Amino acid sequence: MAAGDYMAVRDAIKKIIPQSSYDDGSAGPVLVRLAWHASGTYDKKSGTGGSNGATMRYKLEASDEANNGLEYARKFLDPVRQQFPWISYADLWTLAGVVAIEYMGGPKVDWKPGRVDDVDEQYVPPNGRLPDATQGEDHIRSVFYRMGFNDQEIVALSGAHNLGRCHADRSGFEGPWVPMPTRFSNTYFKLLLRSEWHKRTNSVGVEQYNDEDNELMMLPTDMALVKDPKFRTWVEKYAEDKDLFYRDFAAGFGKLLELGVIRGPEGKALRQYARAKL
Ligand code: ZEM
Repeated sequence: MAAGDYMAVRDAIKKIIPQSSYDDGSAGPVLVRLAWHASGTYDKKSGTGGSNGATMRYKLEASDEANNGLEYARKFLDPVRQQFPWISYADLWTLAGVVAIEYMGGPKVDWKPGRVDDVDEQYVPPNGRLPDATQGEDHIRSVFYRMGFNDQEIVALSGAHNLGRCHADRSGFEGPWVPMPTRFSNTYFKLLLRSEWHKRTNSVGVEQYNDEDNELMMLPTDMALVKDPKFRTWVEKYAEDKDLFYRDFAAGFGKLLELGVIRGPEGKALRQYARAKL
């Protein structure tokens, strides 16, 4: 297979998404989470972290509690990487997120190759840069502003919780946000506004919010999006207007995957992963 044939890589990723003995029969959601966590370590001020370098290959980052369970996503992609050894892990992980979103009925997200893997361990971002689900709006803002996002982008990106579920043995939280967690939609926003959410201590002693039947759940950070008036305005817009949500999500996710990637004048990624040493 010719180096640079990203269409062939996309096809190979699509083939590993159905996983009959995993979660809801799909690797899609955990692939989206891998792309997000690989990118969400970015710090705008120092230029460190982000998707370039695929630094989660290093134990320091892989063992950040926030990344529990992402070994599944990385393993699902192993055969794809074996088939296309010329692609960088940093490109593969971000492209897999894009392909998974589209596969599950979400919007097309712009994606550009060029990320490199040859990064030294000293550039691995420190643990603790990803958001903590037990916290509220101030924490959410400080984490996402650090990456360079605004309130509208924060809410749009949070719409990824239409996908997948929480696992007691990974994060301590349990359950899916929506009834069809492998279908991209704006249901998450509708449920945030319409359902009654009850604070409950789950089977492993962690506080979360559940619906009447204990089937669906919300994290404390999800609830902050309806409590905070500025966030709430966007939750209301996205609950009402699916097309607007798809457009804004595609833009936000595309921006997320570019964090830490430094491109030259023609959009070509430079072989450089961080402006500053930690
Ligand atoms: Zn999530 N997320 N996330 N997220 N996330 C989980 C699962 C998934 C937060 C969070 O703590 C958690 C974004 C924002 C934020 C996905 C995508 C995106 C889980 C459950 C937690 C605890 C993990 C587990 O137990 O397996 C917090 C606090 C966030 C911001 C405040 C953004 C932004 C995302 C992408 C754009 C996805 C797809 C999942 C489901 C993973 C799976 O395995 O099913």
